[in-house]
Amino acid sequence: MREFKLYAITGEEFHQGRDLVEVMEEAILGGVDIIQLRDKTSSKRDVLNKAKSLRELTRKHDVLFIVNDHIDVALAVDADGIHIGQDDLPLAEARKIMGQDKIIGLSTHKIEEAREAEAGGADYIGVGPIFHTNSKVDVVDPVTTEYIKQVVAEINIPFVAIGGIKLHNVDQVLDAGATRICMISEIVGAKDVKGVCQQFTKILAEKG
Ligand code: 3NM
Repeated sequence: MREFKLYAITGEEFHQGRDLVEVMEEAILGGVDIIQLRDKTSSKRDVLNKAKSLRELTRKHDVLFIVNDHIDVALAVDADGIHIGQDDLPLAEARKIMGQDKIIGLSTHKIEEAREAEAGGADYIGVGPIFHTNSKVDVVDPVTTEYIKQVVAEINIPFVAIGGIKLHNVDQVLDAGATRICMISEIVGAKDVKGVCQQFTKILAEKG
Protein backbone atom coordinates (compact mmCIF):
# COMPACT_ATOMS: atom_id res chain seq x y z
CA MET A 1 0.00 0.00 0.00
CA ARG A 2 1.27 3.44 -0.85
CA GLU A 3 2.20 5.60 2.15
CA PHE A 4 -0.20 8.30 3.28
CA LYS A 5 -0.27 10.64 6.26
CA LEU A 6 -3.08 13.15 6.01
CA TYR A 7 -6.46 11.53 5.48
CA ALA A 8 -9.62 13.56 4.84
CA ILE A 9 -13.12 12.12 4.92
CA THR A 10 -16.04 13.88 3.27
CA GLY A 11 -18.78 15.26 5.50
CA GLU A 12 -21.11 17.34 3.42
CA GLU A 13 -23.06 18.47 6.47
CA PHE A 14 -19.98 20.58 7.30
CA HIS A 15 -19.39 21.95 3.79
CA GLN A 16 -21.64 24.98 4.35
CA GLY A 17 -23.11 24.61 0.88
CA ARG A 18 -19.78 24.38 -0.85
CA ASP A 19 -19.29 21.91 -3.66
CA LEU A 20 -17.98 18.48 -2.64
CA VAL A 21 -15.30 18.28 -5.31
CA GLU A 22 -14.12 21.85 -4.71
CA VAL A 23 -13.75 21.26 -0.97
CA MET A 24 -11.86 18.02 -1.48
CA GLU A 25 -9.62 19.59 -4.13
CA GLU A 26 -8.67 22.36 -1.70
CA ALA A 27 -7.82 19.67 0.86
CA ILE A 28 -5.61 17.88 -1.65
CA LEU A 29 -3.89 21.13 -2.59
CA GLY A 30 -3.17 21.62 1.13
CA GLY A 31 -1.46 18.24 1.37
CA VAL A 32 -4.16 15.61 1.94
CA ASP A 33 -2.87 12.42 0.32
CA ILE A 34 -5.88 10.13 0.74
CA ILE A 35 -9.57 10.89 0.66
CA GLN A 36 -12.59 8.86 1.61
CA LEU A 37 -16.13 9.31 0.39
CA ARG A 38 -18.37 8.74 3.39
CA ASP A 39 -22.09 9.22 2.79
CA LYS A 40 -24.54 7.41 5.02
CA THR A 41 -27.70 9.11 3.75
CA SER A 42 -27.75 9.50 -0.04
CA SER A 43 -29.18 6.99 -2.50
CA LYS A 44 -26.83 4.47 -4.04
CA ARG A 45 -27.10 6.34 -7.34
CA ASP A 46 -26.05 9.62 -5.72
CA VAL A 47 -23.17 7.94 -3.90
CA LEU A 48 -22.03 6.47 -7.21
CA ASN A 49 -22.11 9.85 -8.91
CA LYS A 50 -20.12 11.46 -6.11
CA ALA A 51 -17.64 8.59 -6.26
CA LYS A 52 -17.18 9.08 -9.99
CA SER A 53 -16.41 12.77 -9.49
CA LEU A 54 -13.98 12.10 -6.64
CA ARG A 55 -12.28 9.31 -8.58
CA GLU A 56 -11.65 11.78 -11.39
CA LEU A 57 -10.31 14.36 -8.92
CA THR A 58 -8.02 11.91 -7.13
CA ARG A 59 -6.65 10.59 -10.42
CA LYS A 60 -5.92 14.15 -11.54
CA HIS A 61 -3.90 14.77 -8.36
CA ASP A 62 -2.60 11.21 -7.94
CA VAL A 63 -3.89 10.68 -4.42
CA LEU A 64 -5.58 7.58 -2.98
CA PHE A 65 -9.35 7.25 -3.09
CA ILE A 66 -11.32 5.11 -0.64
CA VAL A 67 -15.08 4.53 -0.51
CA ASN A 68 -16.79 3.96 2.82
CA ASP A 69 -18.93 0.88 3.05
CA HIS A 70 -20.30 0.71 -0.54
CA ILE A 71 -18.18 -2.08 -1.97
CA ASP A 72 -20.11 -2.14 -5.24
CA VAL A 73 -19.54 1.58 -5.76
CA ALA A 74 -15.84 1.19 -4.94
CA LEU A 75 -15.47 -1.48 -7.60
CA ALA A 76 -17.61 0.34 -10.15
CA VAL A 77 -15.40 3.45 -10.06
CA ASP A 78 -12.14 1.53 -9.56
CA ALA A 79 -11.44 3.17 -6.19
CA ASP A 80 -8.17 2.25 -4.51
CA GLY A 81 -10.05 0.59 -1.70
CA ILE A 82 -12.85 0.54 0.82
CA HIS A 83 -13.21 1.40 4.47
CA ILE A 84 -15.51 -0.73 6.60
CA GLY A 85 -16.72 -0.72 10.19
CA GLN A 86 -17.16 -3.48 12.73
CA ASP A 87 -20.79 -4.02 11.71
CA ASP A 88 -20.25 -3.99 7.95
CA LEU A 89 -19.38 -6.90 5.72
CA PRO A 90 -16.74 -9.01 7.49
CA LEU A 91 -13.16 -8.52 6.39
CA ALA A 92 -12.84 -11.98 4.82
CA GLU A 93 -15.91 -11.45 2.64
CA ALA A 94 -14.82 -7.95 1.72
CA ARG A 95 -11.42 -9.30 0.67
CA LYS A 96 -13.05 -11.97 -1.51
CA ILE A 97 -14.98 -9.31 -3.34
CA MET A 98 -12.27 -6.64 -3.53
CA GLY A 99 -9.34 -8.92 -4.35
CA GLN A 100 -5.78 -8.78 -3.04
CA ASP A 101 -4.71 -5.60 -4.80
CA LYS A 102 -7.25 -3.25 -3.25
CA ILE A 103 -6.89 -1.50 0.09
CA ILE A 104 -9.21 -2.52 2.90
CA GLY A 105 -9.35 -0.30 5.96
CA LEU A 106 -11.25 -1.27 9.09
CA SER A 107 -12.41 0.89 12.00
CA THR A 108 -11.34 -0.41 15.40
CA HIS A 109 -12.14 0.86 18.89
CA LYS A 110 -10.21 -1.55 21.10
CA ILE A 111 -7.08 -3.64 20.96
CA GLU A 112 -8.96 -6.93 20.43
CA GLU A 113 -10.47 -5.50 17.25
CA ALA A 114 -7.06 -4.27 16.11
CA ARG A 115 -5.55 -7.73 16.62
CA GLU A 116 -8.39 -9.32 14.69
CA ALA A 117 -8.02 -6.82 11.86
CA GLU A 118 -4.32 -7.50 11.58
CA ALA A 119 -4.79 -11.28 11.66
CA GLY A 120 -7.58 -10.99 9.09
CA GLY A 121 -5.44 -9.11 6.59
CA ALA A 122 -6.66 -5.51 6.83
CA ASP A 123 -4.33 -3.10 5.04
CA TYR A 124 -4.80 -0.42 7.66
CA ILE A 125 -6.99 0.24 10.69
CA GLY A 126 -8.72 3.29 12.06
CA VAL A 127 -7.97 3.89 15.72
CA GLY A 128 -10.57 5.98 17.47
CA PRO A 129 -12.44 7.96 18.43
CA ILE A 130 -9.48 9.52 20.22
CA PHE A 131 -11.52 12.51 21.40
CA HIS A 132 -15.19 13.37 21.50
CA THR A 133 -16.67 13.69 18.01
CA ASN A 134 -20.01 14.94 16.71
CA SER A 135 -19.38 13.57 13.24
CA LYS A 136 -20.38 9.97 13.75
CA VAL A 137 -23.62 8.66 15.23
CA ASP A 138 -23.57 5.75 17.66
CA VAL A 139 -19.85 6.08 18.14
CA VAL A 140 -18.29 4.55 21.25
CA ASP A 141 -16.88 6.75 24.04
CA PRO A 142 -13.47 8.30 23.35
CA VAL A 143 -10.73 5.69 23.50
CA THR A 144 -8.14 8.37 24.32
CA THR A 145 -4.49 8.41 23.28
CA GLU A 146 -3.98 5.30 25.47
CA TYR A 147 -5.42 3.21 22.65
CA ILE A 148 -2.86 4.69 20.24
CA LYS A 149 -0.09 3.63 22.60
CA GLN A 150 -1.47 0.07 22.79
CA VAL A 151 -1.62 -0.16 19.00
CA VAL A 152 1.90 1.21 18.59
CA ALA A 153 3.18 -1.41 21.03
CA GLU A 154 1.41 -4.38 19.50
CA ILE A 155 0.12 -3.94 15.99
CA ASN A 156 2.28 -4.05 12.88
CA ILE A 157 -0.06 -2.83 10.15
CA PRO A 158 -0.51 0.89 9.43
CA PHE A 159 -3.07 2.78 11.49
CA VAL A 160 -4.75 6.16 11.31
CA ALA A 161 -5.87 8.04 14.40
CA ILE A 162 -9.38 9.47 14.09
CA GLY A 163 -12.11 11.18 16.05
CA GLY A 164 -12.20 14.75 17.29
CA ILE A 165 -8.71 15.56 16.04
CA LYS A 166 -8.13 19.31 15.67
CA LEU A 167 -5.19 21.62 15.18
CA HIS A 168 -5.20 22.35 18.91
CA ASN A 169 -4.97 18.70 20.04
CA VAL A 170 -3.08 16.97 17.23
CA ASP A 171 0.18 17.16 19.18
CA GLN A 172 -1.21 14.74 21.78
CA VAL A 173 -2.06 12.28 19.00
CA LEU A 174 1.39 12.46 17.44
CA ASP A 175 3.14 12.37 20.80
CA ALA A 176 1.30 9.11 21.55
CA GLY A 177 2.90 7.60 18.45
CA ALA A 178 0.46 8.15 15.59
CA THR A 179 2.02 9.10 12.25
CA ARG A 180 -1.19 9.23 10.20
CA ILE A 181 -4.22 11.32 11.09
CA CYS A 182 -7.75 11.32 9.75
CA MET A 183 -10.40 14.00 10.06
CA ILE A 184 -13.80 15.12 8.90
CA SER A 185 -14.96 18.36 10.51
CA GLU A 186 -11.66 20.10 11.20
CA ILE A 187 -10.82 19.85 7.49
CA VAL A 188 -14.05 20.04 5.50
CA GLY A 189 -15.72 22.42 7.93
CA ALA A 190 -12.83 24.89 7.84
CA LYS A 191 -13.27 28.32 6.26
CA ASP A 192 -9.86 27.90 4.68
CA VAL A 193 -9.67 24.19 3.90
CA LYS A 194 -6.38 24.41 2.08
CA GLY A 195 -4.78 26.53 4.82
CA VAL A 196 -5.78 24.11 7.59
CA CYS A 197 -4.43 21.17 5.60
CA GLN A 198 -1.17 23.02 5.01
CA GLN A 199 -0.83 23.48 8.75
CA PHE A 200 -1.41 19.77 9.40
CA THR A 201 1.05 18.87 6.63
CA LYS A 202 3.68 21.05 8.25
CA ILE A 203 3.06 19.58 11.71
CA LEU A 204 3.26 16.02 10.34
CA ALA A 205 6.51 16.80 8.54
CA GLU A 206 8.04 18.29 11.69
CA LYS A 207 6.91 15.45 13.96
CA GLY A 208 7.30 12.64 11.46
N1 3NM B 1 -14.92 7.19 12.65
P1 3NM B 1 -14.22 14.27 13.11
S1 3NM B 1 -14.62 8.77 14.56
C1 3NM B 1 -15.89 8.56 10.83
O1 3NM B 1 -13.61 6.25 15.80
C2 3NM B 1 -15.36 8.38 12.18
O2 3NM B 1 -13.93 5.02 14.05
C3 3NM B 1 -14.48 7.24 13.90
O3 3NM B 1 -14.89 12.98 12.44
C4 3NM B 1 -13.98 6.09 14.65
O4 3NM B 1 -12.84 14.37 12.56
C5 3NM B 1 -15.26 9.40 13.14
O5 3NM B 1 -15.09 15.40 12.65
C6 3NM B 1 -15.64 10.81 12.95
O6 3NM B 1 -14.27 14.07 14.60
C7 3NM B 1 -14.46 11.69 12.69
